[in-house]
Amino acid sequence: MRAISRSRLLSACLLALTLAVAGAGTAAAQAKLQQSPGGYHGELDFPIDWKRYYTFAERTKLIHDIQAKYPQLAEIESIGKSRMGRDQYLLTITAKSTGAPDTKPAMWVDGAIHGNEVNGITCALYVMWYLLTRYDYDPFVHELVDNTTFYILPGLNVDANDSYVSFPNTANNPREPYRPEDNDGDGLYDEDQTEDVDGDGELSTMYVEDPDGTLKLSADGRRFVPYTEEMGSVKRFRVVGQEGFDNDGDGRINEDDLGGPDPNRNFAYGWTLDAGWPYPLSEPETRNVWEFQRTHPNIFATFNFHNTGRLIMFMAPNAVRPGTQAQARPGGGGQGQLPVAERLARLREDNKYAQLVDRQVPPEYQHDLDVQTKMVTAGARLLKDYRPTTSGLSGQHQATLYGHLGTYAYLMELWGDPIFADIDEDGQVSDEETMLWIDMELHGEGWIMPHETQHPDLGTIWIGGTPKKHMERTPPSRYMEEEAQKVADFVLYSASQFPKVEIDRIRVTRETGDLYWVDVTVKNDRIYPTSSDRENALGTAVKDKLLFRSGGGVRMLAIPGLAAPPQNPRDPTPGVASVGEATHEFRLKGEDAQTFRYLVQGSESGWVELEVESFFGGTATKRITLREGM
Ligand SMILES: [Ca+2]
Ligand SMILES: [Ca+2]
Ligand SMILES: [Ca+2]
Ligand SMILES: [Ca+2]
Ligand SMILES: [Zn+2]
Repeated sequence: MRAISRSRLLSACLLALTLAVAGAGTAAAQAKLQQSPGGYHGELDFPIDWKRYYTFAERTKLIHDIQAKYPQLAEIESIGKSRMGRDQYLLTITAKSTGAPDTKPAMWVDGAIHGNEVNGITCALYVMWYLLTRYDYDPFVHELVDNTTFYILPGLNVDANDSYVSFPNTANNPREPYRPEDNDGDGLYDEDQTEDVDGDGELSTMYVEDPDGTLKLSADGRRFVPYTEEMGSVKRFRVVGQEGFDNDGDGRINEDDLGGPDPNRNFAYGWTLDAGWPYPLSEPETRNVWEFQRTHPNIFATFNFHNTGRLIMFMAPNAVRPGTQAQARPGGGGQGQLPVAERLARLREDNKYAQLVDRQVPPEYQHDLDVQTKMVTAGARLLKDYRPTTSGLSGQHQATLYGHLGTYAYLMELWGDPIFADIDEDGQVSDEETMLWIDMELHGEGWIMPHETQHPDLGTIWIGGTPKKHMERTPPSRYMEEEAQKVADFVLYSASQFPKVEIDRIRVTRETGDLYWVDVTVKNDRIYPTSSDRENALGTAVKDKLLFRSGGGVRMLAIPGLAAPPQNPRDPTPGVASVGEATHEFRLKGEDAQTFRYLVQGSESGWVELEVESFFGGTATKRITLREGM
């Protein structure tokens, strides 16, 4: 880890001195001042209000302001424009003093490919803010930002994102990128969208009174509930649909809304015409992202933020036979193992967040599966009430990132049912529990009361009986920061486990005369390997290299024609590979150590130097004299 720079320490000292002088006149009973009241770590150097969602213009200003505050750590570029001409601004965060962004392994983070899932923007901005404001204060963040690059695209689907925040909408719309489309075949495009009929700033459901309707008002008048005959003579209702007018006078309401294909079915891996039409990467928003990603091979892992469901979805290798999974069978799960459920139960005796993926993968993909299992186990522990689950394929971004680039890919389904409102602990949040949550935590503010209003096409109607916009899919303001911080913790944890190669030790054993065995042990203590199984299968993995150099009369002896490693008779360590070349290629897995053996000739005052080079894992060098190594 790099030490925090001298000038920063100096300014911290000056600050302490200033505070000490200021406090001198007061009752300064203690000599030592509290330097970080409340665990202060720099966030107040650039305060951001995490109790609201931001429009495109607001967050564009926000990211440019914070970049101007931390120019040594952040850059902004537009990776392209949306169909409506908005820039897709990407933040690149890394310490410029320690190298250019594309020379370091990178974490990609994006939010809200689905236009309405704007909590992903919050969480992406939060990762940005956490890294930048804490860099000077927090050794963990400092080391991450020195050694890692973070590419952060706060909102991917910029047009729909802005629309969702700026206008009254249901929780589910607009979801797709803007693409003019004639849904009802009348020759007009997007001519009949939803509207806020009663002007209350929310988009709810419309009902009309109907003597044969299947609904009635609940006893407390807050919800529309099913009507049954034994309820007798009460006012009955039927649903008309979402709030809106018949804009084109065709007798139908909201029949031609905005939006094109599902953008998270518009990527190439497992693409189908059904949802990802008309062809992979047809939308400027998805194409711009992919063009950046495929031309930045330093991207090692990726997070895509969605709403909703409290899920850590992750890319696992395909099963041995696509579509089949190893089943938990009574009496054993193959290879003499216990059934999956039983093994998981045992693991959870020690760690209630333990995970076990019930999938048989080809042996050359087993490490990816193991690594992902470890990572989402940590994720479940950090996020507490999130559930890890394997992700789908079908033209999805995360599937394409793993499938075509070999990145370790995660899709976070943020927020979800307020499970803390489940007071009878049946694992569900009933309507009654939801209403109690709204009453007690939100003081009623999250609910639209049913009320009568006039509609130009329908006459007297009722509107309401639904939650407001930021309740179900995206969290209400009071939960936003808590959610974002937990998610950031997981992203940073993942980045902290990017591979890092080290030379553990070099050991010299004299064989005879001027002949010595030199054993070098290289290791990677991190969870991730230096390249994924998928990259190795794709043929895009860059091998780790071990370079041998020597001087002072020492030379390596190649041992030609030797099929098996020669054993060092004095130290028959198993698992040692012998090397007879100046450059040896290999691959370090996660939490792995490997020992390589050279035969050298020389004197004890001569030296050998070993250097390990890894595309994602960095470099490490160690030089010793033969005498030092013995
Ligand atoms: Ca139309
Ligand atoms: Ca309409
Ligand atoms: Ca309304
Ligand atoms: Ca219409
Ligand atoms: Zn989504």
